[in-house]
Amino acid sequence: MKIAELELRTINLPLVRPFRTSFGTQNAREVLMLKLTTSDGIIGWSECVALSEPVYSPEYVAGALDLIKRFLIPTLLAAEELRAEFVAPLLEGFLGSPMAKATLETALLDAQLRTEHRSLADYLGANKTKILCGVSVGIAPSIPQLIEEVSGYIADGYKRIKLKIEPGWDIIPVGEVRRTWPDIPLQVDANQAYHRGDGDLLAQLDQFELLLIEQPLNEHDILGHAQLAQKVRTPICLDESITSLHAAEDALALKATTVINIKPGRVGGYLEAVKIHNLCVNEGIPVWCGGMLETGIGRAANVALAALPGFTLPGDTSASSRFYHQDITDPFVMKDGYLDVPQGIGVGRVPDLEFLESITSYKEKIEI
Ligand code: NPG
Repeated sequence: MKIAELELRTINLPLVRPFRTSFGTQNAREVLMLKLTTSDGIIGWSECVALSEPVYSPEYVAGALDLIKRFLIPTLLAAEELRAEFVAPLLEGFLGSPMAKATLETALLDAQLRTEHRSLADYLGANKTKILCGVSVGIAPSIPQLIEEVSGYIADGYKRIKLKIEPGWDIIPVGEVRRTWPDIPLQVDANQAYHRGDGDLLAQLDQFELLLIEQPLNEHDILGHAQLAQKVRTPICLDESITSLHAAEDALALKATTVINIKPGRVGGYLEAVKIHNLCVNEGIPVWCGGMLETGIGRAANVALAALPGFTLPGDTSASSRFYHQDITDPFVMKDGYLDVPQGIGVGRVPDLEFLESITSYKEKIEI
C-alpha cells in the first residue's frame, strides 16, 4: 500500500456525566483522529487513546500529535512498501509512545482490510459474534449517588460492574455495592492510587468476592504487585504496567498478575494486543478488553478484539450511550448485556463526517 493523504484532527465530545478517577475528572473527551487515504483511494480511520493530559500514561494529545507529525509519519512515508504489520518494526527506533504508534498502525490496518474486503474481527481471529459488556463506574460524589448510578447500569443490562477506587473511597463504597447486589460480578480499579504499605487495607476487599483488583500500585512497581498478590486473596490484574508483550511476560513470570487488561493503544496496537492475548491463552491467564472512553471508531476495533477466544471476562466495552449522547459513528447499542461484533470490512464503522466537522477543534492535512 502507498499513502496518498493523511489528515489529523482533534475533536471534543462532551461526556454524559463527569467521569472521576484517582487521576482526575474527565468532563469531555478530546480525541486525536487520523484519516489515511491510500493511493487507491481507500480510507482508513483511527483514534489515538491518549488523554489531553499525561495523567493515565505519559502520553497526551498534543504530545502524540507532535510525535506523529515530526517523527512517525516521515518514517512511514520513507518506507518502500507499507502494511500494518510493518508499522511496529519501522517505528521501533522511537522509544515509548505506544498510543501514538497504535494510531498509525490502526488507520493503516483499517485501510488494508477495506482493500482486502475483510473485517478486523476475522483478521484478528475472533470466534464470537457478540461480546458480554461490563461498565466502569467513576468515583461518585456520595454513596447514594453511586448506588443510583450502578442501579441504572444494572437496569440497562450490564453484566459486570467495575468501581473506581482510591484511598478514602474503597472499602465502604465497594461494601455498599456488594451488599446491594450480592451476586453481581464486581471488580475494582485503583489506577495506581495505592502504595506497597497498603496491603492490609487492600486485603479487606477480599470479603467482597471481587473478580479482581486492577492496577493498585504504580505502573513500575512489579515487585510491589507480586508481594501484594501474596497478601490478598483477590486476583491482581495489571493495566498500566502492561505496555508490551515483554512487560506481560515479565509480570506473569514474576507472579505480579493473574489476569491482564488488554488495551490496544497502551501496548502499541492491535497486533501487539493479539500477541499478549496468545501468550495469556498459552499460560492459562484470563484477559479482558479495557476501554479509554473511545468513540465508535476505537470502540469498534476493541469489540472485534474482545471477540477473540481468550477474552473470557467481560471488558469495559460498554455501549456508546455510557459515555456519549451522540457518537461519531453508528452507535454501539447493547442488547441483553451484549454488543454485536462489527462484521463489515475494516473496523466496520465510519465517522459521520458532518457531525465530526461540527466537533472538530483542529484539523491539518499532511503534505506528502
Ligand atoms: O469504558 O472506555 C471505558 C472506560 C473504562 O475505566 C475505564 N477506563 O483506567 O481503565 C481505566 C479507565 C480510563 C479512563 C483510563 C479514561 C484512561 C482514561
